[in-house]
Amino acid sequence: MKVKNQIILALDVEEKDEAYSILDQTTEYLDTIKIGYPLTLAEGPSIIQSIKEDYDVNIIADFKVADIDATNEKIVKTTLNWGADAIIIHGFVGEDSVLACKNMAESLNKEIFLLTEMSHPGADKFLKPVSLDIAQMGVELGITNYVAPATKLDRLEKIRNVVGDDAFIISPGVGVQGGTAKDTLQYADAAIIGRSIYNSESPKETLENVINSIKG
Ligand code: 3DU
Repeated sequence: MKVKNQIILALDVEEKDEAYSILDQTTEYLDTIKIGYPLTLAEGPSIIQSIKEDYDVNIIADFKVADIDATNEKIVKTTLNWGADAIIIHGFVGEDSVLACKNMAESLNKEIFLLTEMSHPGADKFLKPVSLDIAQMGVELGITNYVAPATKLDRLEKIRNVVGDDAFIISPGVGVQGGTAKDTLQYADAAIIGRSIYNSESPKETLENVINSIKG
């Protein structure tokens, strides 16, 4: 996956009108957005299809899929058939669950992102102790796309070392959660940014500032 300006907008608003207003202000600089439960549950999964029809963007569905293989397969199939280009899945559920997602996505010519470690403080207790193993499992399964935290650069670096330079890492936690795009992009291929863009007075200007901060 290629990401324009190395920024992915996390569009966690809960109304279509607001989502479209933010997209109108930002898609000059963006070609990849992440949609999760907030917008999809509020507006229904057809929001994925609508955005695909109305904007020239790739959509990563952040559904953090974490079930048994048979159920994961159905979730991935339905999400990708609504028009999402990729879907984020949890790694802690293990090889069979992850492989079911990978196989389904590949059969539809789409992609998965494997979530290794999360950006919030609470993730240190249960996820941090196993995140490098999750990344290693991903490598062994031939997964090339990963999610790793922008708020914990030491962890992001370690995960990069496990998955290798050819892997594609997207990284949430920039802005409100404390990470910076420039630091994150030392190790990640794209930074995921939500609230600090869509809650700002001018999403366009904020995004321009972030892009300039990466170059500067
Ligand atoms: O904190 P922000 O508003 O910039 O949004 C970050 C987005 O990334 C949000 O959609 C959240 O659900 C997602 N995310 C994390 O923040 C941390 C993770 O480890 C994984 C996903």
